[in-house]
Amino acid sequence: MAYDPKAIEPKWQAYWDEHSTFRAQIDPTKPKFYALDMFPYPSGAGLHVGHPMGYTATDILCRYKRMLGFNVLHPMGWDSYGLPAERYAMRTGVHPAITTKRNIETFRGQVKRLGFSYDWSREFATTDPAYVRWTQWIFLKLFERGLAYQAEVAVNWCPAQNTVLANEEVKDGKYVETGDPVVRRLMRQWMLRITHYADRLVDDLDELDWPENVKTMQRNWVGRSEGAEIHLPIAGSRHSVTVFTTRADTLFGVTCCILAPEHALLASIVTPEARATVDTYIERAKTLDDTVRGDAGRKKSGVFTGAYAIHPVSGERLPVWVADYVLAGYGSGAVMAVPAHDGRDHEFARHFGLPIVRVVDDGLNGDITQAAYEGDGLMVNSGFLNGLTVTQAKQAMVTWLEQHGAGRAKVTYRLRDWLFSRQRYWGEPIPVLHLTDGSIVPLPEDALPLLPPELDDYKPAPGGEPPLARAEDWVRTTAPGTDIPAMRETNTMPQWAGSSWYFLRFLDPHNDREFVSKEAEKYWMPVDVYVGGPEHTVLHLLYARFWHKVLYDIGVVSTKEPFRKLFNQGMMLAFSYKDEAGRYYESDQVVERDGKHFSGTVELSRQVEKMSKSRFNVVNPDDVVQEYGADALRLYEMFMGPLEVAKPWQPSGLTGVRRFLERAWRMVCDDNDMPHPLVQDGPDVPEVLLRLRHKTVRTVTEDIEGLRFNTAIARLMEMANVLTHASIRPREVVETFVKLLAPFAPHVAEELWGKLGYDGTLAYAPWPNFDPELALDERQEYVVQVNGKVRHRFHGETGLDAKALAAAAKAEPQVRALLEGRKVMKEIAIPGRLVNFVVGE
Ligand code: ANZ
Repeated sequence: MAYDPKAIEPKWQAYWDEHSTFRAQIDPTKPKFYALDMFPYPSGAGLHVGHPMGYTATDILCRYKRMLGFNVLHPMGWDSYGLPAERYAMRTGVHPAITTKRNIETFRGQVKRLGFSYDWSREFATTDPAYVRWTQWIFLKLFERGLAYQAEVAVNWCPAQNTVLANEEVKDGKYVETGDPVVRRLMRQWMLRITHYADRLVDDLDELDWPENVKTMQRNWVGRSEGAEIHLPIAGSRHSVTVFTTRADTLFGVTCCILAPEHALLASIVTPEARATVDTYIERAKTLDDTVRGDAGRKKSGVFTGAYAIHPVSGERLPVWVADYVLAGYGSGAVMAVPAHDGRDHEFARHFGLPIVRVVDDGLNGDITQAAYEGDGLMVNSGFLNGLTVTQAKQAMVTWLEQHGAGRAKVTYRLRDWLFSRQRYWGEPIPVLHLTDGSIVPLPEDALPLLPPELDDYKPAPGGEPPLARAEDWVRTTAPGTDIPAMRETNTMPQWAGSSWYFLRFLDPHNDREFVSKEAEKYWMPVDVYVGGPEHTVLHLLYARFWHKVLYDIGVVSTKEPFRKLFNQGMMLAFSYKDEAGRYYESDQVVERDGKHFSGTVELSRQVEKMSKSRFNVVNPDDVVQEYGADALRLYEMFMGPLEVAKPWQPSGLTGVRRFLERAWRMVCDDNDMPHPLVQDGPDVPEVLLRLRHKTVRTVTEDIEGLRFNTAIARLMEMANVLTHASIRPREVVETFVKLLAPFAPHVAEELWGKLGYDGTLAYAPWPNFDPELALDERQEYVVQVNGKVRHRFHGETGLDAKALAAAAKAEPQVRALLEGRKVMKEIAIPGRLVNFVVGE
């Protein structure tokens, strides 16, 4: 008899289920804690060991918070619409509704075997009709407010997937999910006006406790750019071209004006002599996408249009060119080229022999024909701007332009409206009707949900005609309450729709009158901590924030932002083995000899890569649970290293944590699984054990709060070691250990709690307190100097860093007296030794 996870884990999982241990209910007398996992899409491959990394982290937080007295909401569900589910269905030839249901069953079983403290009564899938209804309801709200509209736009068309994609889904001309090439094509599409929210999507980031890199990526995606627009009349015509610039200060350095090949003005200003070359150039530009055109390293090309623009201040004639590095979709699609101070313009001017005029002094007399100077300095060659700084000159120039009707301050954004329709089967149908006169009527709310029709052939069509168009009986209908013929919209929503608001539905998942009750929303929102993979730094988080802000404006949610704290777990990597030809091998056929790896006689190279089926390195959590137990898996994933870094899966680590759990078991139980005789009641806890107890409580508590689970586990291991070797195991100390262990390895902790004589679950047992005095590490003597002279000595905790050491010194009454009335100019703290205060009189 010994520690046996196979027996105790199912037992406790059943107990929690039967007793609804983790059911969350609104309780205004308690502080709430809402912890959210990024819910998975139930792919056919099943869960892999990367998923539980984030889930375990939130579960530790939730279990800890419950023991602290928080009312915890921890839900789980399934993101089941979208391309991945559909692609899987297409591969297997089974209808997506069936495969999705099956995959959800698999996922749920796998997740449940890991013992997470979810409130399963709140589970739903985004494909559930009751959920679809409200996703479509949100669309109607967007439509009502003019935030959803149809437009003929140049879209990202993916020929391999036969669908359009959002800008966010395309990188370097490829669909990020599959790597299939993406081309530009004009199509009539549904768009969401996310651009209306551009400023708020940037500004409201300031109040969030999110990783700085994620905030930066969101800011860059929105790409707010503050500058000016300037109008330049075209010589000899009634037209003028408007350019957008962030450097109005450099207007005197403009030596030409450049339009994007798509610019509408070209048709009216190109001279007859230049027409043929310009047209050829435009045709060629059409084959290139923006990422290629915008690439700074690409050789500049362009042609002269024959037209001239008039400089708004000097009246000089500036040649107008067309060049593909100027993008149609940004600013006004036209630039004033300042070769002296913009790298791309510099290259362009050098290539075509255009003048380069310095207007900002670099203070070094650098050769401006060699390289652009993009830095600060004083204005030169700039008329009324001469002598001003760049910042002053920007302001002065904008004022001049505004006074002369030649331009104004202007903010532009990189963000584009969200392309919201897909030519796919497996998504929420867009709930509107088209009448024969071309008008669009939204479905009434009571006609929702509108589910995709039954279709046998749900494959996308090459022409871009949505598969739903094939369900003719479904498409042909009448306008609500009339017999006016109408056609249903056949585009569907993108896979991002369902995940843009699921965290709100978890609050009140069975409500059939409102998408969430006011009471539930007020009580639970915002999400206190949101944990998920680093791949969601832009798309999902931006879309969810956008929808949330719309819902806020409508008055149905009370917080401006949905996710107060965000944490990205690192990716789970794994070793993979390749031969010279790049073929992958199954890792259990690989043997190691002299530090080299072989399969039979074939020598293989080993690398750390992303887990994927094609690399034969995916680990299924079920296998790990089977061999080591769920508690061991949870502990191992948290012990691998800091949560936020990417780490390779190494089975050897599992043996270590499993041994730790066995040791914990034997600490509490004897060989007959009875309470161990060394576990004794009694008031006299030896000083070392007492200090160890308080110290461990303190550090584990602090580490959980800081999501430093690996160091918390290391402390628990230390505690178990000391206790195991102690001559007695004071009961209170052992119980404390079991409580501290509970968030990490809940099954074994529950079982040991029972062995210690308690009935029922320890899920709500109070988290242990610590006495700060007893929790201090060993102390040491520190010296305090004032202006280099030793003035005081005190005992403080060892290992204080410079900041903490200086603070500890200042907290000493004697030191306070020494510094009284004197100005501290500098504090020099040398960890482990001293603090020196440099003071004036
Ligand atoms: C003149 C100038 C002088 C510029 C100078 C820069 C430096 P961000 O900051 O990214 O917003 N620009 C404007 N519209 C463009 C377009 N459609 N395609 C390509 N480039 C465009 O960039 C703003 C700057 O990018 C603008 O300021 C403009 O060049 C260029 F010393 O105007 B600048």
